[in-house]
Amino acid sequence: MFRLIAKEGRARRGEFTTAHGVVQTPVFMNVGTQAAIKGALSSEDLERIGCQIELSNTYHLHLRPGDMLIRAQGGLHKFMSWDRPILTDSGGFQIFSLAGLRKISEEGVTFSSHIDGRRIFMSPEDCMRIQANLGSDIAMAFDECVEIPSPRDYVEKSCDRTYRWLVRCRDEMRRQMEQPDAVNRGELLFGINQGAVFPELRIRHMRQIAELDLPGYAIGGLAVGETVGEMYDIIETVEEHMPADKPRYLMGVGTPANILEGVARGVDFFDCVMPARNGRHGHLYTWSGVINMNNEKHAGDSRPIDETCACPVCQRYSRAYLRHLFKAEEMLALRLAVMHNLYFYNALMQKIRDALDCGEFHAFRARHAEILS
Ligand code: PRF
Ligand code: ZN
Repeated sequence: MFRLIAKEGRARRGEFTTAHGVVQTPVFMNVGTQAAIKGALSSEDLERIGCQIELSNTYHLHLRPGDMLIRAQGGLHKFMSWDRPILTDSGGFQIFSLAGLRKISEEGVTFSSHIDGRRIFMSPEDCMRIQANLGSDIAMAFDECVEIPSPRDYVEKSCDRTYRWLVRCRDEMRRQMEQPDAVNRGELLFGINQGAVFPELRIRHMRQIAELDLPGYAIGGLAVGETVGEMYDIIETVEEHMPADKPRYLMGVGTPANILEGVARGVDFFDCVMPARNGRHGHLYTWSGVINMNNEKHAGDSRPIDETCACPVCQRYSRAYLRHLFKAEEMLALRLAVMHNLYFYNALMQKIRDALDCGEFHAFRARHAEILS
């Protein structure tokens, strides 16, 4: 399923095969939490800007419109008319960040819906059944993303429980994949490493989950309040214990600089809401640094956002026009800004892959570290 094509230091160039096609790695996954990219981008827009794989969320889609409805529509790919790969996050993070009043037990988590306050229970088995109903290509394990800082003894107990949940996820996913009417019989389960910023807990948990021989592994519980230095240190610590022949996914990270540093430390998959969120606020990425469309200086600027960018927005529209759209609070401002930013992220990954293909990743990283931070 995962084929390593090239290595440069710890950085890896690979290819991951799913039921909906091959993903070239390192890759950035475009985030469509509720089966839509914020900023009004459609599935055809995503194809146009070079998105290889979209990420969606178990928690959100279970609450609305409901995974049974999506199953009845033929699964998430048909529902949103997207036939490239989809990864669904388990909700293990959203339940801890969005839902109110949660109660964790060995059995699972009870929480309040952020939509209507309704009490909902989700077990690892429920989470796998929901993701099987969605028919995603990659399903994420049900985990607890512990806050940083958290007491060491709490993190240790939580890691042990997340491990027992993972075994239950694996068993339920097997059962789901044996169903003749499964929406996607090729759904693959990724395990998630936790352990906050405690190196020994991270290593112990990573070793345990690696033994389950899953199709891929994620590093979770980072970018939740630790320093960037701590985050890089944890990635380095965990990476040594991750199976070399499986893809690695760093959840919810990050800035272009974080991605370069993640790739340099052996990470293959990334996702982040930042390019879409920044775009909606008028913060646009360029190959010479971030520009802010709210800044007066762009008002009469007839140049595109980035003269070297091949995106549909830069091919056609000026900074002056975009700034006007932001000032006038036109919806089109958000759409064009998000389109450019997501194109930029996908283009960044393409440049990283090209650099790895010719053994020039470290030179590329050195050249861009400053501008992209
Ligand atoms: N767990 C899950 N999803 C996540 C995270 C996690 O720890 C993070 C942490 N940055 C983002 N998304 N299931
Ligand atoms: Zn552009």
